[in-house]
Amino acid sequence: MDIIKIDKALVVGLGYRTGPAVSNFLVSKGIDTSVTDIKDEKELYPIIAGLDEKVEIYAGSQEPEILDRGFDIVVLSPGVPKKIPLIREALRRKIPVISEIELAYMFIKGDIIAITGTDGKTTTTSLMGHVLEELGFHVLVGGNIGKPLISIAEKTGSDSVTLIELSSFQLETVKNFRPHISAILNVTPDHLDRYDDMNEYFEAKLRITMNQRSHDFYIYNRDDPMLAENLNGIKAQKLSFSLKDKSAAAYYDGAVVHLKDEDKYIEVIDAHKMQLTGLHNIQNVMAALLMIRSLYKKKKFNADFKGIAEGFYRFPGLEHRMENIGTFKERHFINDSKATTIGSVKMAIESIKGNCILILGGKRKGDDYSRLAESMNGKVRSVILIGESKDEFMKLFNKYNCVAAESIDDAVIKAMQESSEGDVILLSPACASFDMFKSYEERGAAFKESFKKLVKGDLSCT
Ligand code: UMA
Repeated sequence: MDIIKIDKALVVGLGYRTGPAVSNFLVSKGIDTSVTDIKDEKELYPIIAGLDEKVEIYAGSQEPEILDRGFDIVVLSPGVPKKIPLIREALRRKIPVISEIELAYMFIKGDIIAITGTDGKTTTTSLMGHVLEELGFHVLVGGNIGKPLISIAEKTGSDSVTLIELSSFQLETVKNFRPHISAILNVTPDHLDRYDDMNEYFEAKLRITMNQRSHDFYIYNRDDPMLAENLNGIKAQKLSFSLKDKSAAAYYDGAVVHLKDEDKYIEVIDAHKMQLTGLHNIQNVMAALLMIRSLYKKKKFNADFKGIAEGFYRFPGLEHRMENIGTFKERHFINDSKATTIGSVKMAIESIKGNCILILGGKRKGDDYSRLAESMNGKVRSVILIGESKDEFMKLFNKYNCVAAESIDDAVIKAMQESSEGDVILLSPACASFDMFKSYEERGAAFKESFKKLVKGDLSCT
């Protein structure tokens, strides 16, 4: 499909980021562009203000009849499921429905590396961006990480490397998207409010590799049964990483990451020298290392593994991901607002030393949270519940000391009251933020703000 030949486009879902970026992009290409959102104009106001005035807006309802206006293409924002009546009708009328990723892909030049997985994708994408930039590559980063891909697509050139973090939502409607290097870090239950079952979720993730060819690379986690057992039909060269299997292309042993280079293994990364901690991060590091190795292979460059390792050691970690924000009255505050899945909360608890007060809850994502309630270990002293999941979690987590909080300030106060000296106060919610905040970033920022107020004496804990 040649986008330049499109006359009329409909963007479905304005959102905070994707809808405005796609709509303004299409207008800049001279395409008659409309956008529709189920929210009404009042609710969307600040976002609408950022739209090109040529964009037509259909807000407040999303009837399939909008399509009578004759669109040549529908571009879907990630937050909109493709099962809604409008999209079903578009498909029935044979109007192409594509994701923003597919649209952006038509304009990207140079090498493309795409990363998905239930947990760890933002850390891995950022880590790769950091290392590749230090190595002198022209790197652009976008996708689920917070920057719509369309906003960077035209900044790419033949020498650039575009790193794309992809969610299953974004992958659902890709058609020709073909990364030169792809990775699936892990697949555990997530977004089961959107998918009928795990298979449907997994199939969306697997689309990352469906157009790859034999000279492309596919990196996967050998310790993840779903990934290890589903390799048939993948045409790309398959490279695996493992925490235990020494025949994987990268494995971990004796606190060292070993990498298969031609026929022998070399020791590349010393875990003690990294600022990232936890075994889950070792998996992210191994995936990143294999992707970098594949990029060098593709470009036929010789790899300086010492230099590459130095880049890994200098990576400081991410904001809102196990971020140390300070200590107050011997309580250590950690902001892990990015943790929106059960898996990431388990990893957070595993990686802390000592006991913790866990701040949990928000907008549920359809997962079976009893799995978390059953598996949280003895480190969790009390659970402070926030957000719309509060009442349900109060019952689910009843073997712990649960306390309900009305706001993040209130959660911090209650966590202080429940804690003892030496404890960690951990915001690791296992849920999306949209019931109370615009994003996990806003939730993390609110937590950091509450901590500052606590230190200044503006929050009373008595
Ligand atoms: N809407 C409709 N009709 C519907 C359903 C929704 O019109 O039937 C509207 C909603 O009212 C909303 C819009 O569609 O206004 C959807 O917006 P969006 O959720 O796509 O929001 P954006 O601000 O564009 O953010 C999206 C990603 N959000 C989601 O996938 C939910 C961001 O990922 C991503 O960073 C951004 O695009 C840029 O690519 C966030 C996320 O939560 C981080 N991702 C999930 C995750 O990581 O678990 C997948």
